[in-house]
Amino acid sequence: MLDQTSMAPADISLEDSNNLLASLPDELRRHLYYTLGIHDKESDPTYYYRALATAVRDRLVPYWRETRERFRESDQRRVHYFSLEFLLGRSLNNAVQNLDLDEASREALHRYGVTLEEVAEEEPDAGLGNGGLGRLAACFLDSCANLQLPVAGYGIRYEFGMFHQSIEAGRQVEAPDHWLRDGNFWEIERPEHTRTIKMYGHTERCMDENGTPYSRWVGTHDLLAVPYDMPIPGYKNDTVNTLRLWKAEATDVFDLEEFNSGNYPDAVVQKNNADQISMVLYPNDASENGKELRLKQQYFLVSASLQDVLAKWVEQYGDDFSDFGRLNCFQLNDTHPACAVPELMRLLMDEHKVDWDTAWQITTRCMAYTNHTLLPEALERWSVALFSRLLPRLLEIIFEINERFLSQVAKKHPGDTELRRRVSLVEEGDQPHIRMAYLCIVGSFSVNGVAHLHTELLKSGLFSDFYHIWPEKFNNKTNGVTQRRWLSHCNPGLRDLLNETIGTEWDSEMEQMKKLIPLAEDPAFRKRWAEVKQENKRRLADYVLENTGVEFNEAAMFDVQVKRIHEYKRQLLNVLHVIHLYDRICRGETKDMVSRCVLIGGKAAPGYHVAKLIVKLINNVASVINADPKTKDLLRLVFFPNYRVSSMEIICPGTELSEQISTAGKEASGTGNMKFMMNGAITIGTLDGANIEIRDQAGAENFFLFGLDAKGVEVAKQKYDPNAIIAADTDIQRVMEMLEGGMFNEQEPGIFDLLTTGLRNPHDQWLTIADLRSYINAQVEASKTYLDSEKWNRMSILNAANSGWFSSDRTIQQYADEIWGAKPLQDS
Ligand code: B1N
Repeated sequence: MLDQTSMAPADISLEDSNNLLASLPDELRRHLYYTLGIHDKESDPTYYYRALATAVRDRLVPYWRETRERFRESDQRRVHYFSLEFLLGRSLNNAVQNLDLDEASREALHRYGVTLEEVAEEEPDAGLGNGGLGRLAACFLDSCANLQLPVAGYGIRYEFGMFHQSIEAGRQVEAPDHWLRDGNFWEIERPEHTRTIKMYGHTERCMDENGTPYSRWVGTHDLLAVPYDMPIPGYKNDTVNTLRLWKAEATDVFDLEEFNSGNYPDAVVQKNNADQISMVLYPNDASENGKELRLKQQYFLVSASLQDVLAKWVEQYGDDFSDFGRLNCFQLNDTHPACAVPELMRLLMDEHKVDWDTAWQITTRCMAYTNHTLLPEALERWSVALFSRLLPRLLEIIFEINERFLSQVAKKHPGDTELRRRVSLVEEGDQPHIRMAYLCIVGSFSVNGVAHLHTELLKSGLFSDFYHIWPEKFNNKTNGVTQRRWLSHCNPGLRDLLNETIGTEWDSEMEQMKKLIPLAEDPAFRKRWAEVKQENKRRLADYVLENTGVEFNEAAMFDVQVKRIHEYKRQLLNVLHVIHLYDRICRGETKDMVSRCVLIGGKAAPGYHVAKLIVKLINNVASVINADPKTKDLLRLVFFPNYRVSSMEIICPGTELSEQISTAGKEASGTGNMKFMMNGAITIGTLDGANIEIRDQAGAENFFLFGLDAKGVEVAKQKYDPNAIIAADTDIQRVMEMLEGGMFNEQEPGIFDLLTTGLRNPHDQWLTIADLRSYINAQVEASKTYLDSEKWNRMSILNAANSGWFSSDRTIQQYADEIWGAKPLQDS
């Protein structure tokens, strides 16, 4: 029996909670002693990390609960951001910054003779994403919490995140990333919200009591989805949003038949199969994989998340779904969660007895789709055969959506069978496939691209038929990044300078950066600006030395390209330029040459042979150049291993020249380009993705432009003759001779033939040779400018000053206003 004085734990008010928690130093001591059992005077910094993380998380908990209550009580639209990837990186510094605990943390750690920086280093990156798409999701969650928007992230709690990359004999070697090995001090498991997920089995047609036919999905293999919640703290605003990550587990039900017949191992196999679903992140960036396990992951995420949202709805509103579409919105991060469309239909119809028309009205009122790529190899298609085996009920629903859609099209365009074939959700052929992007477009009220050019290309190319059918669905939302991680946290020198000169509001109102514009004309300010950069270069040089053994000359220009390794991103173009510089050094043509330290980093998908060969080439060229005494103080090249979120936090503040050199029309947006810009790097780039907007914002005179534009690329492809270009340009010819003559692979003849024949191939899609001369010229321009340091610093300041547009706060405000119709929920 409970007596009068007993309290549910949830009865702790914000005020009580502040009284329950001791000061941060005392809480740190308590967690060291009681939670971790550390009684020694000196212990490993990892224990300080764990104790501090736990103490900081405790401080988030009451606000977290309060935010949840506020959401529950409000009748505002709630947004659910569905993504197979959330590339969070580290959480400690972010939480310390957002809760304003910097000073208190430092003081608490001081007693033990450790610094916050040392302790923060102990945290493994949460690498639950490949690159831009996953990191965008993480920046978006940060901005949603900053803007106090009722947005929850939904993803998968992968046991293994993005693989660890090391370099052996110049080649990429992958190792598993067991980021959870020492525990995750941020998450809270919520077993009471476990959901059951169905797979396989078959459907049966049945009749209800009114004689209406309906389908039943039976004979399924079930598994469990167990949620783990990660707090997403807002910036000094008492808001803590949630990222709910699902872990797959077997139902406790053993296969009794197997079990009873004495086949215990087979009964346990089922358990192992279930665990696999959340075991590992697929490491393919911008390319489709097509594996059954990947489709299982996708369905697992959306089914668990939709059931979660529906269960909360029913708890609050019962079985009345008339307002569900008005009060809920699902943002689909690319087509990876596309099953959300048929799954919401299934849950509404099969589990909640809603009729087709109502369910469709609800679904199309709350689904919104973001496209992140035009690359044909990344467009997801799942074979009908696989779908019918794994998700038979969903396939039935998809077929019906398609039938209804195609008859609507036929009504509007009678006789146009070609149009119907083109827009069908089913691609016919020997092996019919479901086109997941089309499913998203038909099932959503909003379709957006991620930069102006990208959205225009979607409308005029890939999705033009759909644009003609529903022009009102299409809109652009240019990507952004959070200045709180990508400036304030990662560049404390610049943060302090900004706070001193333009005030402190830029951290949540990035347009305030414009106040820097007049300061670009002030020589004294330029000097301070340059000093901050110099300090960041020193820090980066130390980091490079530690990780590669190569010494960077701190007086040289730091020229950086970090991103996934992909042919369209053209790391090869960068290498060709470096070889050209080396050739100039070898020929003694060094007059007016600017010293450069070139850093390239990024992971290649393990199955992407050409990308891995590019990694090997970069490493081989680096070995030759760095070992040649002629290059001393003039040129260095390094391949930075295991590039990840936490390395970008050191790389981007120390970068002077940002390489954004993709073939025009291929990079949907890019987001690294924005981080560099905020930190005062100047971009050398093509007119691709968000580079165009970066140049518009910074001013054309503050950007090094080169290369064909998207239209030019299409024209050039018609009659491309790289061999003629090479033959006509002696610089390029010499570069090719050095490469083809085996200068960088003396001991391994022929290994780079695939790359050199690719460059010379008239069908080379990436047009590397077409842009090389223009690129070399733009690099000459960059070097000349660098020699005039006053001019360079002025350009650098103007880049940072005009980077406000690229804050994810701006992007999210636009999603909230123009797609979601979501309003902030202020604390009472
Ligand atoms: O999404 C980023 C953009 O800034 C980049 O330009 C774009 O390349 C990137 C399949 C992808 N597009 N598609 C993917 C990732 C994982 C996967 O399994 C595709 N990533 C992008 C943010 O908008």
